[in-house]
Amino acid sequence: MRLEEFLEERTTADVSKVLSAVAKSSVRVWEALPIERGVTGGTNPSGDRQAALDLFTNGEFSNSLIATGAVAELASEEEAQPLTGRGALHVAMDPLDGSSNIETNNPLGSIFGIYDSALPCSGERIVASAFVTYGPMVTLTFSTGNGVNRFGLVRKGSNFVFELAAQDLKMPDKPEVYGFGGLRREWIPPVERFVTKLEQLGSKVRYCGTFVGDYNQVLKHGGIFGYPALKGKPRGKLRLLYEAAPMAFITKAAGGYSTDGFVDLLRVEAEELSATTPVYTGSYSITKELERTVSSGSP
Ligand code: AFP
Repeated sequence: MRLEEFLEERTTADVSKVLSAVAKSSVRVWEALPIERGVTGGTNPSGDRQAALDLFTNGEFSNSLIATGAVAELASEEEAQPLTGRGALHVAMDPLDGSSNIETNNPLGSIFGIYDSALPCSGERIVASAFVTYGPMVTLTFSTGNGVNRFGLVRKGSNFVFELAAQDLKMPDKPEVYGFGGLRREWIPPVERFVTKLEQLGSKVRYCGTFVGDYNQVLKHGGIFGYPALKGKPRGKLRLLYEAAPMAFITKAAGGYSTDGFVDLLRVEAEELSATTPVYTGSYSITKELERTVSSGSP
């Protein structure tokens, strides 16, 4: 089944326009991967150095999403101020997730949270979210709250189209794999203890340094991804609106759970557009157990 057909049957007209625009632009991003190389002299609002591909992806997705006419506000990890449009939806995006993987030729991604409220707000206002993985295949994974679906880019004659690759994806509850970011010696002690226990129980480490790449491992095999609270950085590294909440929405639709260590990640209010949060997302039982460990208060 083609993406356009699926969206027409299963989503609202506005969400369908946004997801179609994401899909079309992701093909242009994929085509630009070998061309847009190198770094710029600039930094984004979080102080990260911007690669040429960061700017390209930001421009490409911004133009196509605003052109849908379905977007009222478009906030990007690469911009200090949101763009405005004449639609009703509020979109927060990380146009290029994992830019440090450009030079190492590891997977890259793009993440989109589609909200029905002005930003910043909590993930409870997400109506749909999506992420693209640029790996051995280009895939678009999304949820409108009712199941998680994946489409893969395939060649048909001289055209590329997205075709259904997997429907109603579920995260297995047995934790086969885990991936935690940051330096282990900087993790808060309950996270360190929890990961040691996971290893003793036989979970395998899987970490490539791109959230969507590491998340795909957890979605497929079951387990947990974390970018924890660090000793000197209690709010972690990942952005709540652009990265954490959209992926937590997908986790929930796949039967898993996400937390900031204390509460459901979808309930955390963003105080500013670039607010960060500790992220633990994965199979339901193990992620609940992590939450109990972190919130128990023992050092
Ligand atoms: P970059 O886009 O700067 O490479 O950051 C990627 C990211 O936000 C996320 O995709 C990874 O999970 C995380 O950072 C990796 O960070 P560490 O290199 O500190 O583990």
